[in-house]
Amino acid sequence: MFEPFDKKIHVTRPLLPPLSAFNVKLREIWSSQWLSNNGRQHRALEEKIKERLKVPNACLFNNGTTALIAAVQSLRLTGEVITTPFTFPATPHVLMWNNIRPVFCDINPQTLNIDAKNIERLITPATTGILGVHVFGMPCEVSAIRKLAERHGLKVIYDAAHAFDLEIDGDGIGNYGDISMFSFHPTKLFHTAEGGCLTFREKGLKQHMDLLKNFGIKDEETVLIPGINGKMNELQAALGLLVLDMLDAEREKRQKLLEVYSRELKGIEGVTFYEKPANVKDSCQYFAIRINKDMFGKSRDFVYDEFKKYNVFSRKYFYPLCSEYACYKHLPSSNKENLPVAHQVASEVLCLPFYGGLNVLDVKKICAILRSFKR
Ligand code: T4K
Repeated sequence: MFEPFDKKIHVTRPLLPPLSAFNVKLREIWSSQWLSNNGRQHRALEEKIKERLKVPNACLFNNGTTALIAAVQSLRLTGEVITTPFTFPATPHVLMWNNIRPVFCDINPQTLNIDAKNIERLITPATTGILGVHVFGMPCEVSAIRKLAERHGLKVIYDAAHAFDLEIDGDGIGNYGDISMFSFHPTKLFHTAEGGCLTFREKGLKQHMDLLKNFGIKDEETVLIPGINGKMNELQAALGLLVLDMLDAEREKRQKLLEVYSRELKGIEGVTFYEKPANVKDSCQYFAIRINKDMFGKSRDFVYDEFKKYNVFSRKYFYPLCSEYACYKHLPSSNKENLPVAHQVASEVLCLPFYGGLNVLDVKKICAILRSFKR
């Protein structure tokens, strides 16, 4: 049998620059005495994020959730918005914070994202938009969703919290839909401790977003709109600038671990995982598997619990589904019969440890432990 790991193996660990490098940044900030409100670090990071994500416009925020609330506000969505139940609570919550009713749509069993072919039947006269999520960095069916939205005059927002660096045919994922939101939480490939950003093609939106995240203040005597405080501060932005420089090396390590996971897990009956299509650049953010109880012989929950005995802390993202939360269970679209794929997937998915701080032997051992559960 296997010895447990001698320390906790988490699902992820944040990328941290050397403390000495952050100290240099802190000295810069201290001498400027400028800590927030569109400072130098903030402006520099915003430019670099635009380049990295290959988008024409970006607006930094203090976290992904505030950014998404502002995105929904800025498009003046009302009534109902169609979204996925297989996501983090922030996704439907931002709709509620805008007085919008989430309408849950079943997901595609391959991508685990909102299933484009199920959206149309949920559209009512009250529908104003679609809020898709590129879950685990797997892109939504962006062309089908765009066509559908155009046909029905709907806005499209993408929650790209998991999709930093994701590209389709070399095009940044943040170019799809009307607005996309990226999370810069420490559990993400790129992070600013807490943070997020919105990206969009329409240039005119930038000024509006900058107002929205700063109380709607235009100048000392003019407040134009009821904005919020969504500003990223200078410490967050400085950390982001350093993390950005480390990304390519981190991605290389994760790519290698991804290959090991793929190699080691292939052929285990009842264990499947998602392989990105050839035209997609991976976001390298999560490594999710599905465990089919009948074929594997043990349930996902068994594996999750047993892993802990070996100090492996996998995560059941996203169980339970948002449609099962007390605050959403009463919605007609939350009816289990309407969401068969989402329910099946939520009972089978497990996110395995995946970050550059792991080595090949760690990943091989995690796979071997998983294999041993089958007996
Ligand atoms: N939309 C989607 C689809 C999202 O997944 C998220 C966030 C959002 C919107 C909202 O974006 P933000 O407003 O957060 O920017 C974590 C994150 O808190 C959350 O940001 C993320 N999704 C979600 C998928 O994961 P938890 O409850 O799993 O976090 P926690 O504290 O259990 O951390 C998970 C593991 O990460 C820990 O076991 C160890 C490691 N960790 C975590 C933190 C915070 C560290 O090593 N260091 C750390 O500082 O939600």
